Order: sequence, then structure tokens, then C-alpha cells
Amino acid sequence: MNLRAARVLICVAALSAAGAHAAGTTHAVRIEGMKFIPERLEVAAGDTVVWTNKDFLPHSVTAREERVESGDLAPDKSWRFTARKKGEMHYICRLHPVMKGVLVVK
Ligand SMILES: [Cu+2]
Repeated sequence: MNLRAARVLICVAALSAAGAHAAGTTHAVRIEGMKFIPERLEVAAGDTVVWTNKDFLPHSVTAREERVESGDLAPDKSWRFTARKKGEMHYICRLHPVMKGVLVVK
């Protein structure tokens, strides 16, 4: 086994150890073609959601009522958010308010 493979293995082991204690899993939402994909995502309280902008222009993840704001996400940038409050969080892209998504926290 080369050094790089060994490092990857150690890393995976560390992550699984951390996972045993951490409450939640991580979910991915892609921002592509002026859409949040998936548009509706169900997660458990304590889970983390990572939005990644795969478009060529900046976007945001904004839920004003919940005071959730990613800031402008440049192309290829990601933003992570840990969902703590149960319920539906409706969000938009502040720069293109036609873009809508909903995070359902159970
Ligand atoms: Cu946008």
C-alpha cells in the first residue's frame, strides 16, 4: 500500500469514528441551471446540507424568516448548514428570486 492510500484509509477511519458521535448525516443540494436540485429535500434535525453552485453565475441560499443566508456563492463554491429547527424552511436565491427550494426538517 502506498502512502497516499494509507492516508485515505486513516482519513476514512477518522470520519467513521466521528460519525459514531455526530448526530447527523450530510446531504448535498446542487445548484445548476438556475435550480436547486433536489428542490425539496427531507432531512432529520441535526443533519447538515451542503449546497454547491455548479452554475457559471453566483447564487445564494436565503431564508429570510429563519435568518438563513449563505452570502453570494461564486461558481463551484459550497455552503453548509446544519438543520436544527424542525419544520419546513422555504428558501430562495436572493439574486434570482424565481429560484426556490424547501428543506423539510423532521
Ligand atoms: Cu441565483
